[in-house]
Amino acid sequence: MSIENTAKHPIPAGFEDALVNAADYERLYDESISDSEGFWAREGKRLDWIHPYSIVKNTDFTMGQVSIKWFEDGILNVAVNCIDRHLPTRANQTAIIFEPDDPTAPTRHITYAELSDRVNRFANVLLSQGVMRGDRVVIYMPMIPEAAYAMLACARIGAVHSVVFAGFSPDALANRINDSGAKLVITADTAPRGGRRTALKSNTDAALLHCSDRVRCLVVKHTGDQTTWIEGRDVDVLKLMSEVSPECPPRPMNAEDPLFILYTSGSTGKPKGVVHTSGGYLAYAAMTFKYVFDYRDGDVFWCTADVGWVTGHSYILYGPLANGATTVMFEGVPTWPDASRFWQVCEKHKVTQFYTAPTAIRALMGQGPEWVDKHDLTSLRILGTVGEPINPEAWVWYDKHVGKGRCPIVDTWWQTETGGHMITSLPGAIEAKPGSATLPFFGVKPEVLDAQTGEVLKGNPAEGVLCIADSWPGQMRTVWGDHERFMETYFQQYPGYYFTGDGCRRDEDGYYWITGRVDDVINVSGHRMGTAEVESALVAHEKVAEAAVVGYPHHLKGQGIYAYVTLMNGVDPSDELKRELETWVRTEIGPIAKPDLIQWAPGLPKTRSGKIMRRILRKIAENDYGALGDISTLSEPAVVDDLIENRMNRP
Ligand code: 6R9
Repeated sequence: MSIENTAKHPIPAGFEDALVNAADYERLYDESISDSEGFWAREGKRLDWIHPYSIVKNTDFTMGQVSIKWFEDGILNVAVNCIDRHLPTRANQTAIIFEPDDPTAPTRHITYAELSDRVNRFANVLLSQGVMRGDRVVIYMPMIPEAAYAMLACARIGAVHSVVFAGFSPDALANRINDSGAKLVITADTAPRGGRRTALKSNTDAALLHCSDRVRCLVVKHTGDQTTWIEGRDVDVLKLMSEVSPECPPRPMNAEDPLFILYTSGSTGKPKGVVHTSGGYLAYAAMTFKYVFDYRDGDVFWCTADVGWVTGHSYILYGPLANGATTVMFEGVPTWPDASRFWQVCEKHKVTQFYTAPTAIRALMGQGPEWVDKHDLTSLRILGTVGEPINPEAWVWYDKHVGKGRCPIVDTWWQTETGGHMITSLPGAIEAKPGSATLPFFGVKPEVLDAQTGEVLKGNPAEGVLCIADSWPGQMRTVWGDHERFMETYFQQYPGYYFTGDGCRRDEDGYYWITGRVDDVINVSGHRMGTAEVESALVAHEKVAEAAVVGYPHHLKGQGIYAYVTLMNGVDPSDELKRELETWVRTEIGPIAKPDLIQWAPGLPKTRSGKIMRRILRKIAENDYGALGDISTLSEPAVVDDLIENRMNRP
């Protein structure tokens, strides 16, 4: 589907004095690799340390003893770095611009002084509820400033936050509360989005039925919608915030103390709690933010992600605030009340850097350029994409209609696990190629390995799996409560390397092209979904005997979810039952997991040892059944003919 354009797209005029130019990039990149310790010793100083570090790097990728530590004897506080240290110079500068879902509702501009007041108060509320250093706090919130206050309040007192995307179901929320052992969950009454409301408090009530009865619930009364209230368990945060002191001394934290846990899908059924720590993560988020977006004082940065994903953590909150930037928090969706919403917000707040996902660009492209063209987008300087490979058609549209050919587009490849950008262009230094994430960021050593042999492929071009040869400060440190799983997932398959789970090609110019996941993870609208998670939700339904889920190319979402379902004996297939299963998966996991296509499968192709042959199911879902490869090892080759005959994704 994608047209491959290997020609470089020249850097638009006006970027000659970018923070990093082409010569700087080469010089700094070489230094970051040849003298990694010296490079990061200097870069770590972009943070304020209560006690400076003397040890920069102490990392080991050896299977069985993987250990990652950066700045390990340094002491700092993340909230101080994001707020207090800016107060002498930026107290009255806007830190957060809050743009509500309803375009007619008032915008809020929160200055650094106000942010400091709110975060300190929020931190005092947490302390009053018995939250201590190291305790876990789950945050299940809409995209409102209180979500940012809650995260920074945790950082201030040394609690570990775990934000759960507000689109997740009560079950998914309960699993994360339980796995992290959280003491407290913070939520809001309801969350407006696209003119509709999600009942976050009642979802939390439902989740807490499956959790320890000691878990407290802090509620932000955001819309004022009626909710149930359990005395002794539920706490009105805004009321308490008005009563407590606006002073809360920051807790000095070790660089390697955990800052947050963020759950992400893997290739097994259970999401992993990705752990990021304080010093290395913040230094890396701060540095990538500054250089990749060429951020200058006075700029207004907008990342359209949700704080429930890592992109929201690093590039709505931590990266921007660590730089004293102005960051936009948007509660709404791109297409409500109409398809001009993004561009209206860009015009209204004079956004200078705009960072979004290819899936949003494709959806807006489908609505026609007139929605963009009627807005004044002259404030825009740099555009960015994240979450999945961008198809060159969408890139060209983004460049032409949004950037008007004036704005460099940075395609940023990274992961929840990497904490910040890893392979990305830089606006004034690296010429883009539509669809390629281009070149590694400072300190990042990507390698392309042969998937089967694990041999490092030297020279260009090369195609294989993407691994990283050495640590960088933003790297995840462990899987919460399961270091063994951390090592097995990322360090076992290719010894000595961090394995990303992505396939990739390096072209003649050394540019990297991410070709998608090579494991059982699919990327739906830039969100990771484990096929095993959807399968276990399906088989939990009483009428389902067996299910196999694969991805297939989807024109808007990048990948869609294709489910093969075998029903229990005696159950009749029907369209009604398909709807029932879709709703079931939505409620088990959340709307993002809803299958796009369900095919009734009287049988699934299995090896004689009973392993489902996903390779075959994937080919059928992709309509590529002419190339099924060897099916002689199947126990019942005939089931394949039936599946092909009844496939759903017909051209
Ligand atoms: C930040 C984020 C990570 C996976 C990653 C890859 C895909 C992300 C990409 C991209 C191509 C890009 N991905 N950015 N693929 N080009 N610019 O998205 O984190 O949710 O953990 O997803 O997303 O497959 O492995 P996360």
